[in-house]
Amino acid sequence: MRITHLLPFLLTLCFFACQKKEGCTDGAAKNYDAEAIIDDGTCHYKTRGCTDETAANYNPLAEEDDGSCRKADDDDDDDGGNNGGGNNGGGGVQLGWDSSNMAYTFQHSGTTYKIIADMKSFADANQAACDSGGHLVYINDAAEQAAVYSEIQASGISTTYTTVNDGGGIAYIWIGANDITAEGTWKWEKKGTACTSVGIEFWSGQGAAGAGGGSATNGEYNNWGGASTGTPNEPDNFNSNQNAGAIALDGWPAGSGSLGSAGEWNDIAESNLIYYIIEL
Ligand SMILES: [Ca+2]
Ligand SMILES: [Ca+2]
Ligand SMILES: [Ca+2]
Repeated sequence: MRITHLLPFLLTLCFFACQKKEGCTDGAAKNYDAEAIIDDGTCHYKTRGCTDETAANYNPLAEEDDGSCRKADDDDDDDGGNNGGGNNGGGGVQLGWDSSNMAYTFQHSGTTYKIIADMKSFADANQAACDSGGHLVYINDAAEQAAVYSEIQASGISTTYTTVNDGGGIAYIWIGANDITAEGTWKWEKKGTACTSVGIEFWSGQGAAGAGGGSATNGEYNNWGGASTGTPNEPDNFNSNQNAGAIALDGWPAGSGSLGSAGEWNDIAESNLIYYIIEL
């Protein structure tokens, strides 16, 4: 058979194969594309939670009610009015969301924390944390890491609330880790009146995705991307411009998760505008 006889067949084949548009193919997603044939992993979904402002577990970030609302009166303790969110914690601290300042409060081991749903650079988040009398969270051990990550999930913050391009295209929340004062020397922020107080060094060098050779220092805990596999890939100082640490809300890079898993940490550029966690 001569090639010219095959041309109509090849053109017909290309008509279908070459028209395949990529996009979100899930009809339940925010960004569903009816013309997309190949799913490109970009589907976004509505944040679900309790949308009743008078409920004990009101979530100001929720766009769709999930039927989980509980009356404030259903709580065992008397929380005596709390801007529509949360139960009492130790010392009368109001737990859960406070929509007046977009803060989600939780406690772990007697310490109070706030996840702030306000997009800030690392420097601005650091300043805001200090102004509130605390510091960006210093994660001392696996128990604190587990508490922080489970509360992020409990808060109902969407895992796609933003996209950090230099962090593999997923969402993150600032923690107090940074190597701003010296490349590769990772330290925690600490509480201090000057708002520039730098705490203990916990890590030196880079992970396997960068120059490698990095290791924990001072016996401190770390949970860099890839830590769960035994070989941290982060921090890698990608673009020679990543000096602040953040906790990931999904595996990265988006779609593969080959560098890190949800809950692990990545070094990203300080200029990224993301939520942050204060330890009081
Ligand atoms: Ca801590
Ligand atoms: Ca760095
Ligand atoms: Ca990185």
